[in-house]
Amino acid sequence: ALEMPAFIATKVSQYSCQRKTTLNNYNKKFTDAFEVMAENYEFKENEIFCLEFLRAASLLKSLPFSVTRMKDIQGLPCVGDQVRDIIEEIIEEGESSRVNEVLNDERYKAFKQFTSVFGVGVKTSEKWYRMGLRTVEEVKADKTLKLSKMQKAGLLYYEDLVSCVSKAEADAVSLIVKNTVCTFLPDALVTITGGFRRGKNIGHDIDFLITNPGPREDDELLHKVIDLWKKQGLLLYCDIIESTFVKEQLPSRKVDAMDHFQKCFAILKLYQPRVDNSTCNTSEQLEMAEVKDWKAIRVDLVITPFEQYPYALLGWSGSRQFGRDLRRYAAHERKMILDNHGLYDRRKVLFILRNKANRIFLKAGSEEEIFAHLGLDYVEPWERNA
Ligand code: DCP
Ligand code: MG
Repeated sequence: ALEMPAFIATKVSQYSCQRKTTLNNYNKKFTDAFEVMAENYEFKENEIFCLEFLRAASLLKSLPFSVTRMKDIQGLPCVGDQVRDIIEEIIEEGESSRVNEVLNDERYKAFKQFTSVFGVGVKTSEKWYRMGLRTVEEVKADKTLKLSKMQKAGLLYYEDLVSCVSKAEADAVSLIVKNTVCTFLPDALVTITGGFRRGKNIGHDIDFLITNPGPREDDELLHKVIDLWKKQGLLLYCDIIESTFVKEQLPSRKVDAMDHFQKCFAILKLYQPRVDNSTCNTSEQLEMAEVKDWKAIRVDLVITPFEQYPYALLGWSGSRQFGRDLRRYAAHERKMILDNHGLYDRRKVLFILRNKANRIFLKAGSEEEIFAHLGLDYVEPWERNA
Protein backbone atom coordinates (compact mmCIF):
# COMPACT_ATOMS: atom_id res chain seq x y z
CA ALA A 1 0.00 0.00 0.00
CA LEU A 2 1.07 3.56 -0.65
CA GLU A 3 2.09 5.73 2.27
CA MET A 4 -0.63 8.21 3.16
CA PRO A 5 1.31 11.38 2.26
CA ALA A 6 1.60 10.18 -1.34
CA PHE A 7 -2.18 10.05 -1.55
CA ILE A 8 -4.18 13.22 -2.13
CA ALA A 9 -7.90 12.67 -1.57
CA THR A 10 -9.05 15.80 -3.37
CA LYS A 11 -7.38 14.53 -6.55
CA VAL A 12 -9.52 11.39 -6.66
CA SER A 13 -12.06 11.61 -9.49
CA GLN A 14 -15.76 10.94 -8.92
CA TYR A 15 -15.65 8.92 -12.18
CA SER A 16 -14.24 5.39 -11.99
CA CYS A 17 -13.02 5.76 -15.59
CA GLN A 18 -10.48 8.28 -14.22
CA ARG A 19 -9.26 5.86 -11.57
CA LYS A 20 -7.38 2.58 -11.65
CA THR A 21 -9.21 -0.24 -9.91
CA THR A 22 -7.41 -3.56 -9.80
CA LEU A 23 -8.70 -6.72 -8.11
CA ASN A 24 -6.51 -5.88 -5.15
CA ASN A 25 -9.19 -4.45 -2.88
CA TYR A 26 -7.87 -3.09 0.44
CA ASN A 27 -11.37 -2.26 1.66
CA LYS A 28 -13.39 -5.44 1.05
CA LYS A 29 -14.93 -5.19 4.54
CA PHE A 30 -16.52 -1.88 3.52
CA THR A 31 -17.24 -2.59 -0.14
CA ASP A 32 -19.03 -5.88 0.64
CA ALA A 33 -21.23 -3.96 3.07
CA PHE A 34 -22.01 -1.26 0.48
CA GLU A 35 -22.84 -3.89 -2.13
CA VAL A 36 -25.37 -5.48 0.21
CA MET A 37 -26.98 -2.07 0.74
CA ALA A 38 -26.96 -1.38 -3.02
CA GLU A 39 -28.53 -4.74 -3.78
CA ASN A 40 -31.26 -4.18 -1.20
CA TYR A 41 -32.08 -0.82 -2.79
CA GLU A 42 -32.08 -2.48 -6.21
CA PHE A 43 -34.64 -4.98 -4.87
CA LYS A 44 -36.69 -1.99 -3.70
CA GLU A 45 -36.21 -0.34 -7.09
CA ASN A 46 -34.62 2.69 -5.45
CA GLU A 47 -32.11 3.46 -8.18
CA ILE A 48 -30.72 6.64 -6.60
CA PHE A 49 -29.69 4.99 -3.31
CA CYS A 50 -28.55 1.87 -5.14
CA LEU A 51 -26.19 3.91 -7.31
CA GLU A 52 -24.97 5.91 -4.31
CA PHE A 53 -23.74 2.70 -2.64
CA LEU A 54 -22.36 1.23 -5.86
CA ARG A 55 -20.35 4.40 -6.48
CA ALA A 56 -19.02 4.38 -2.92
CA ALA A 57 -18.05 0.70 -3.21
CA SER A 58 -16.31 1.42 -6.47
CA LEU A 59 -14.43 4.37 -4.98
CA LEU A 60 -13.17 2.42 -1.97
CA LYS A 61 -12.04 -0.41 -4.28
CA SER A 62 -9.71 2.04 -6.00
CA LEU A 63 -7.99 3.27 -2.82
CA PRO A 64 -4.36 2.15 -2.47
CA PHE A 65 -4.72 1.65 1.31
CA SER A 66 -7.15 0.27 3.91
CA VAL A 67 -9.44 2.79 5.54
CA THR A 68 -8.99 2.59 9.31
CA ARG A 69 -9.99 6.05 10.55
CA MET A 70 -12.69 8.51 9.46
CA LYS A 71 -9.84 10.87 8.58
CA ASP A 72 -8.85 8.50 5.76
CA ILE A 73 -12.00 9.30 3.76
CA GLN A 74 -11.83 13.05 4.25
CA GLY A 75 -12.14 14.96 0.98
CA LEU A 76 -13.10 11.90 -1.08
CA PRO A 77 -15.96 12.12 -3.62
CA CYS A 78 -18.89 9.64 -3.63
CA VAL A 79 -19.07 9.44 0.17
CA GLY A 80 -22.44 10.77 1.28
CA ASP A 81 -23.96 10.68 4.78
CA GLN A 82 -25.49 7.20 4.45
CA VAL A 83 -22.16 5.80 3.33
CA ARG A 84 -20.21 7.68 5.98
CA ASP A 85 -22.47 6.29 8.74
CA ILE A 86 -21.79 2.74 7.66
CA ILE A 87 -18.05 3.31 7.42
CA GLU A 88 -18.11 4.74 10.94
CA GLU A 89 -20.05 1.76 12.30
CA ILE A 90 -17.64 -0.71 10.69
CA ILE A 91 -14.58 1.16 11.97
CA GLU A 92 -15.97 1.30 15.50
CA GLU A 93 -17.87 -1.98 15.82
CA GLY A 94 -16.23 -4.14 13.19
CA GLU A 95 -19.59 -4.51 11.47
CA SER A 96 -22.63 -2.46 10.56
CA SER A 97 -25.98 -2.99 12.26
CA ARG A 98 -27.78 -1.53 9.23
CA VAL A 99 -26.10 -4.02 6.92
CA ASN A 100 -26.82 -6.89 9.33
CA GLU A 101 -30.45 -5.85 9.40
CA VAL A 102 -30.59 -6.15 5.62
CA LEU A 103 -28.78 -9.52 5.65
CA ASN A 104 -31.39 -10.84 8.08
CA ASP A 105 -34.35 -9.28 6.29
CA GLU A 106 -36.85 -11.83 5.00
CA ARG A 107 -37.56 -9.94 1.79
CA TYR A 108 -33.86 -9.37 1.03
CA LYS A 109 -33.03 -13.03 1.62
CA ALA A 110 -35.86 -14.21 -0.65
CA PHE A 111 -35.00 -11.73 -3.44
CA LYS A 112 -31.33 -12.68 -3.18
CA GLN A 113 -32.24 -16.31 -3.84
CA PHE A 114 -34.80 -15.61 -6.56
CA THR A 115 -32.57 -13.25 -8.55
CA SER A 116 -29.78 -15.83 -8.48
CA VAL A 117 -31.92 -17.88 -10.88
CA PHE A 118 -31.10 -17.29 -14.58
CA GLY A 119 -34.03 -15.37 -16.11
CA VAL A 120 -35.37 -14.01 -12.82
CA GLY A 121 -35.20 -10.30 -12.05
CA VAL A 122 -36.73 -7.99 -9.49
CA LYS A 123 -40.20 -8.06 -11.10
CA THR A 124 -40.56 -11.85 -10.97
CA SER A 125 -39.08 -11.94 -7.46
CA GLU A 126 -41.69 -9.42 -6.34
CA LYS A 127 -44.46 -11.62 -7.74
CA TRP A 128 -43.13 -14.77 -6.08
CA TYR A 129 -42.60 -12.97 -2.79
CA ARG A 130 -46.18 -11.69 -2.81
CA MET A 131 -47.35 -15.26 -3.42
CA GLY A 132 -45.65 -16.21 -0.17
CA LEU A 133 -42.68 -18.00 -1.72
CA ARG A 134 -39.32 -17.54 0.04
CA THR A 135 -36.76 -19.98 -1.35
CA VAL A 136 -35.68 -21.45 -4.69
CA GLU A 137 -36.68 -24.87 -3.35
CA GLU A 138 -40.23 -23.61 -2.83
CA VAL A 139 -40.26 -22.16 -6.34
CA LYS A 140 -39.05 -25.47 -7.78
CA ALA A 141 -41.75 -27.35 -5.86
CA ASP A 142 -44.60 -25.06 -6.99
CA LYS A 143 -45.97 -26.69 -10.13
CA THR A 144 -48.62 -24.01 -10.68
CA LEU A 145 -46.14 -21.23 -11.50
CA LYS A 146 -46.02 -19.96 -15.06
CA LEU A 147 -42.32 -19.87 -15.95
CA SER A 148 -40.55 -18.57 -19.03
CA LYS A 149 -38.34 -20.94 -21.03
CA MET A 150 -35.34 -19.11 -19.59
CA GLN A 151 -36.54 -19.51 -15.98
CA LYS A 152 -37.26 -23.21 -16.53
CA ALA A 153 -33.67 -23.68 -17.68
CA GLY A 154 -32.47 -21.51 -14.80
CA LEU A 155 -34.18 -23.78 -12.27
CA LEU A 156 -33.25 -27.01 -14.05
CA TYR A 157 -29.51 -26.20 -13.96
CA TYR A 158 -29.67 -24.07 -10.82
CA GLU A 159 -26.96 -25.80 -8.77
CA ASP A 160 -24.42 -25.75 -11.61
CA LEU A 161 -25.19 -22.14 -12.52
CA VAL A 162 -24.91 -20.73 -8.97
CA SER A 163 -21.55 -22.43 -8.48
CA CYS A 164 -19.26 -19.94 -10.17
CA VAL A 165 -17.39 -20.47 -13.43
CA SER A 166 -13.64 -20.93 -12.87
CA LYS A 167 -10.85 -19.56 -15.06
CA ALA A 168 -10.05 -23.14 -16.17
CA GLU A 169 -13.67 -23.66 -17.22
CA ALA A 170 -13.64 -20.31 -19.05
CA ASP A 171 -10.50 -21.39 -20.94
CA ALA A 172 -12.08 -24.72 -21.87
CA VAL A 173 -15.26 -23.05 -23.15
CA SER A 174 -13.14 -20.45 -24.94
CA LEU A 175 -11.47 -23.24 -26.96
CA ILE A 176 -14.86 -24.71 -27.88
CA VAL A 177 -16.21 -21.32 -28.98
CA LYS A 178 -13.09 -20.49 -31.03
CA ASN A 179 -13.00 -23.90 -32.71
CA THR A 180 -16.67 -23.83 -33.63
CA VAL A 181 -16.65 -20.26 -34.92
CA CYS A 182 -13.52 -20.92 -36.99
CA THR A 183 -15.03 -23.94 -38.75
CA PHE A 184 -17.45 -21.46 -40.35
CA LEU A 185 -15.34 -18.28 -40.48
CA PRO A 186 -11.60 -19.03 -40.25
CA ASP A 187 -10.61 -15.35 -39.93
CA ALA A 188 -13.14 -14.48 -37.24
CA LEU A 189 -11.90 -12.78 -34.11
CA VAL A 190 -13.20 -14.36 -30.89
CA THR A 191 -12.44 -12.45 -27.68
CA ILE A 192 -13.33 -13.28 -24.11
CA THR A 193 -14.75 -10.17 -22.41
CA GLY A 194 -16.55 -9.50 -19.11
CA GLY A 195 -14.88 -10.25 -15.80
CA PHE A 196 -12.40 -12.76 -17.22
CA ARG A 197 -10.89 -10.08 -19.47
CA ARG A 198 -10.45 -7.94 -16.36
CA GLY A 199 -8.35 -10.72 -14.84
CA LYS A 200 -10.98 -12.21 -12.52
CA ASN A 201 -10.56 -15.91 -11.87
CA ILE A 202 -14.25 -16.58 -11.28
CA GLY A 203 -17.43 -15.33 -12.92
CA HIS A 204 -21.14 -15.99 -13.15
CA ASP A 205 -20.94 -16.48 -16.92
CA ILE A 206 -18.48 -16.27 -19.81
CA ASP A 207 -18.86 -13.43 -22.29
CA PHE A 208 -17.55 -13.55 -25.87
CA LEU A 209 -17.38 -11.01 -28.66
CA ILE A 210 -17.20 -12.29 -32.21
CA THR A 211 -16.36 -10.18 -35.23
CA ASN A 212 -15.08 -10.77 -38.73
CA PRO A 213 -12.32 -8.43 -39.94
CA GLY A 214 -12.67 -7.24 -43.48
CA PRO A 215 -15.75 -6.71 -45.59
CA ARG A 216 -17.28 -10.18 -45.28
CA GLU A 217 -20.17 -10.41 -42.84
CA ASP A 218 -22.12 -13.52 -42.09
CA ASP A 219 -25.57 -12.98 -40.58
CA GLU A 220 -25.95 -16.74 -40.28
CA LEU A 221 -22.78 -17.36 -38.24
CA LEU A 222 -24.48 -17.41 -34.84
CA HIS A 223 -27.21 -19.74 -36.11
CA LYS A 224 -24.61 -22.09 -37.62
CA VAL A 225 -22.64 -22.21 -34.35
CA ILE A 226 -25.77 -22.88 -32.31
CA ASP A 227 -27.01 -25.55 -34.75
CA LEU A 228 -23.69 -27.37 -34.58
CA TRP A 229 -23.71 -27.37 -30.77
CA LYS A 230 -27.27 -28.68 -30.85
CA LYS A 231 -26.17 -31.54 -33.12
CA GLN A 232 -23.21 -32.27 -30.84
CA GLY A 233 -25.50 -32.33 -27.80
CA LEU A 234 -23.62 -29.44 -26.16
CA LEU A 235 -26.49 -26.97 -26.03
CA LEU A 236 -28.69 -27.02 -22.94
CA TYR A 237 -30.44 -23.70 -23.59
CA CYS A 238 -30.24 -20.84 -26.03
CA ASP A 239 -32.06 -17.61 -26.70
CA ILE A 240 -30.97 -15.83 -29.88
CA ILE A 241 -31.71 -12.11 -30.06
CA GLU A 242 -31.55 -10.75 -33.59
CA SER A 243 -29.80 -7.46 -34.24
CA THR A 244 -32.01 -4.42 -33.78
CA PHE A 245 -29.39 -1.95 -34.90
CA VAL A 246 -30.71 0.77 -37.19
CA LYS A 247 -28.24 3.17 -38.74
CA GLU A 248 -30.46 6.27 -38.45
CA GLN A 249 -31.24 5.68 -34.81
CA LEU A 250 -29.77 8.01 -32.22
CA PRO A 251 -27.64 6.35 -29.57
CA SER A 252 -29.32 5.61 -26.29
CA ARG A 253 -28.67 8.06 -23.49
CA LYS A 254 -29.88 5.55 -20.93
CA VAL A 255 -26.95 4.49 -18.83
CA ASP A 256 -27.95 0.82 -18.52
CA ALA A 257 -29.56 0.29 -21.92
CA MET A 258 -29.18 -2.96 -23.81
CA ASP A 259 -27.21 -2.78 -27.03
CA HIS A 260 -28.53 -3.76 -30.47
CA PHE A 261 -26.08 -6.50 -31.46
CA GLN A 262 -27.16 -9.95 -32.55
CA LYS A 263 -26.48 -12.10 -29.51
CA CYS A 264 -27.22 -15.32 -27.77
CA PHE A 265 -27.69 -16.13 -24.09
CA ALA A 266 -26.83 -19.80 -23.87
CA ILE A 267 -26.22 -22.60 -21.41
CA LEU A 268 -23.52 -24.98 -22.58
CA LYS A 269 -22.76 -28.47 -21.42
CA LEU A 270 -19.09 -28.57 -20.47
CA TYR A 271 -17.81 -32.12 -20.10
CA GLN A 272 -15.45 -32.57 -17.21
CA PRO A 273 -14.52 -35.63 -15.20
CA ARG A 274 -15.62 -35.23 -11.60
CA VAL A 275 -12.77 -36.12 -9.30
CA ASP A 276 -14.22 -35.07 -5.96
CA ASN A 277 -16.79 -37.56 -4.69
CA SER A 278 -16.19 -36.77 -1.02
CA THR A 279 -19.60 -35.13 -0.63
CA CYS A 280 -21.39 -38.30 -1.71
CA ASN A 281 -22.71 -40.40 1.13
CA THR A 282 -24.86 -43.08 -0.41
CA SER A 283 -23.94 -45.34 -3.31
CA GLU A 284 -26.87 -43.84 -5.18
CA GLN A 285 -25.42 -40.32 -4.88
CA LEU A 286 -22.04 -41.63 -5.91
CA GLU A 287 -23.59 -43.20 -8.98
CA MET A 288 -25.34 -39.92 -9.84
CA ALA A 289 -22.09 -38.02 -9.48
CA GLU A 290 -20.34 -40.47 -11.76
CA VAL A 291 -23.11 -40.35 -14.33
CA LYS A 292 -23.11 -36.54 -14.53
CA ASP A 293 -19.73 -35.82 -16.04
CA TRP A 294 -20.59 -32.29 -17.16
CA LYS A 295 -21.40 -28.88 -15.80
CA ALA A 296 -23.93 -26.37 -17.11
CA ILE A 297 -22.21 -23.05 -17.94
CA ARG A 298 -23.77 -19.71 -18.87
CA VAL A 299 -22.27 -18.31 -22.04
CA ASP A 300 -23.05 -15.03 -23.83
CA LEU A 301 -22.08 -14.68 -27.48
CA VAL A 302 -22.24 -11.24 -29.08
CA ILE A 303 -21.72 -10.66 -32.83
CA THR A 304 -20.46 -7.20 -33.81
CA PRO A 305 -19.72 -5.48 -37.10
CA PHE A 306 -15.95 -4.99 -37.34
CA GLU A 307 -16.06 -1.17 -37.26
CA GLN A 308 -18.05 -1.19 -33.99
CA TYR A 309 -15.86 -3.86 -32.37
CA PRO A 310 -13.73 -1.55 -30.15
CA TYR A 311 -16.88 0.04 -28.71
CA ALA A 312 -18.46 -3.35 -28.10
CA LEU A 313 -15.23 -4.57 -26.50
CA LEU A 314 -15.09 -1.57 -24.17
CA GLY A 315 -18.77 -1.97 -23.21
CA TRP A 316 -18.69 -5.72 -22.69
CA SER A 317 -15.42 -5.71 -20.75
CA GLY A 318 -17.10 -3.85 -17.89
CA SER A 319 -17.15 -3.59 -15.05
CA ARG A 320 -20.74 -2.47 -15.08
CA GLN A 321 -19.81 0.51 -12.87
CA PHE A 322 -16.84 1.38 -15.08
CA GLY A 323 -19.15 1.39 -18.13
CA ARG A 324 -21.73 3.53 -16.35
CA ASP A 325 -19.09 6.07 -15.41
CA LEU A 326 -17.62 6.16 -18.92
CA ARG A 327 -21.05 7.04 -20.32
CA ARG A 328 -21.74 9.52 -17.53
CA TYR A 329 -18.35 11.13 -18.11
CA ALA A 330 -18.95 11.33 -21.87
CA ALA A 331 -22.36 12.95 -21.37
CA HIS A 332 -21.57 15.38 -18.55
CA GLU A 333 -17.96 16.29 -19.18
CA ARG A 334 -17.78 16.04 -23.00
CA LYS A 335 -21.38 16.49 -24.25
CA MET A 336 -20.97 13.23 -26.13
CA ILE A 337 -23.02 10.04 -26.13
CA LEU A 338 -21.22 6.73 -25.70
CA ASP A 339 -22.79 3.33 -26.13
CA ASN A 340 -21.66 -0.16 -27.19
CA HIS A 341 -21.91 0.85 -30.87
CA GLY A 342 -20.09 4.14 -31.00
CA LEU A 343 -19.37 7.60 -29.71
CA TYR A 344 -21.29 10.62 -30.89
CA ASP A 345 -20.75 14.28 -30.45
CA ARG A 346 -24.17 15.53 -29.40
CA ARG A 347 -23.72 19.03 -30.73
CA LYS A 348 -22.67 17.61 -34.06
CA VAL A 349 -25.56 15.13 -33.97
CA LEU A 350 -28.06 17.93 -33.56
CA PHE A 351 -26.40 19.98 -36.26
CA ILE A 352 -26.35 17.14 -38.71
CA LEU A 353 -29.87 15.95 -37.92
CA ARG A 354 -31.12 19.45 -38.54
CA ASN A 355 -29.53 19.13 -41.94
CA LYS A 356 -31.12 15.70 -42.40
CA ALA A 357 -27.75 14.05 -42.94
CA ASN A 358 -26.54 10.85 -41.30
CA ARG A 359 -25.53 10.99 -37.69
CA ILE A 360 -21.92 11.51 -36.74
CA PHE A 361 -19.96 8.56 -35.50
CA LEU A 362 -16.41 8.92 -34.20
CA LYS A 363 -14.34 6.11 -35.71
CA ALA A 364 -12.11 4.07 -33.43
CA GLY A 365 -9.82 1.19 -34.27
CA SER A 366 -9.02 0.30 -30.68
CA GLU A 367 -10.12 0.93 -27.10
CA GLU A 368 -7.15 3.31 -26.74
CA GLU A 369 -8.65 5.52 -29.46
CA ILE A 370 -12.00 5.68 -27.66
CA PHE A 371 -10.31 6.88 -24.46
CA ALA A 372 -8.43 9.43 -26.58
CA HIS A 373 -11.68 10.69 -28.20
CA LEU A 374 -13.02 11.20 -24.68
CA GLY A 375 -9.85 12.96 -23.54
CA LEU A 376 -9.23 10.25 -20.94
CA ASP A 377 -5.99 8.48 -20.03
CA TYR A 378 -6.11 4.85 -21.11
CA VAL A 379 -7.20 2.39 -18.43
CA GLU A 380 -6.13 -1.24 -18.91
CA PRO A 381 -8.84 -3.93 -18.66
CA TRP A 382 -7.44 -5.24 -15.34
CA GLU A 383 -7.66 -1.69 -13.94
CA ARG A 384 -11.40 -1.50 -14.72
CA ASN A 385 -12.59 -3.58 -11.77
CA ALA A 386 -14.60 -0.65 -10.43
N1 DCP B 1 -22.91 -5.53 -20.56
C1 DCP B 1 -23.37 -4.68 -21.53
N2 DCP B 1 -24.62 -4.88 -22.05
C2 DCP B 1 -25.38 -5.89 -21.61
C3 DCP B 1 -24.91 -6.78 -20.63
C4 DCP B 1 -23.66 -6.55 -20.12
O1 DCP B 1 -22.70 -3.76 -21.93
N3 DCP B 1 -26.59 -6.06 -22.14
C5 DCP B 1 -21.58 -5.32 -20.04
C6 DCP B 1 -21.49 -4.90 -18.63
C7 DCP B 1 -20.69 -5.96 -17.95
C8 DCP B 1 -20.16 -6.84 -19.06
O2 DCP B 1 -20.90 -6.52 -20.20
O3 DCP B 1 -19.64 -5.38 -17.25
C9 DCP B 1 -20.29 -8.27 -18.76
O4 DCP B 1 -21.52 -8.56 -18.12
P1 DCP B 1 -21.60 -9.57 -16.93
O5 DCP B 1 -22.94 -9.40 -16.33
O6 DCP B 1 -21.23 -10.93 -17.39
O7 DCP B 1 -20.54 -9.00 -15.88
P2 DCP B 1 -19.07 -9.44 -15.55
O8 DCP B 1 -18.54 -10.36 -16.58
O9 DCP B 1 -18.34 -8.19 -15.32
O10 DCP B 1 -19.24 -10.19 -14.17
P3 DCP B 1 -19.42 -11.75 -13.87
O11 DCP B 1 -18.09 -12.20 -13.41
O12 DCP B 1 -20.45 -11.80 -12.80
O13 DCP B 1 -19.87 -12.45 -15.12
MG1 MG C 1 -19.55 -12.13 -17.22
